[in-house]
Amino acid sequence: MRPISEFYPKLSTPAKWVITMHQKPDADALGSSLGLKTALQRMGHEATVISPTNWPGFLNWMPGCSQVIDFESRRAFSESKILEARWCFLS
Ligand SMILES: [Mn+2]
Repeated sequence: MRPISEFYPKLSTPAKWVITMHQKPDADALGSSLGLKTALQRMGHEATVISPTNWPGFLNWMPGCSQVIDFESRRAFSESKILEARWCFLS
C-alpha cells in the first residue's frame, strides 16, 4: 500500500472518473459515492457514479441520485463510461 499523499498531486489534472460501490448499495455506499462525485466535480473533474445493481427506492432522495447509472439496466453505456475513465474509485 502506498501513502495517500502520493495521490493528491494527481487530482490537479482534470480527468474522467467512474465511482462505483458494492452491489445493492445502501445509504453509506451511495451517499459516499455521490459526495465524492460532487467534490471531484468542484475540482474540475468529470465523474460518473455507476452502481453494479439497482438500489432501494428510499435512497432516491439523495442529491444527484437521479444521475446514478444502474449497470445492469444500462450495461453498454456503463461500459463506455468505464472505458473512457482515467480513474475508477471503489467507494
Ligand atoms: Mn455498505
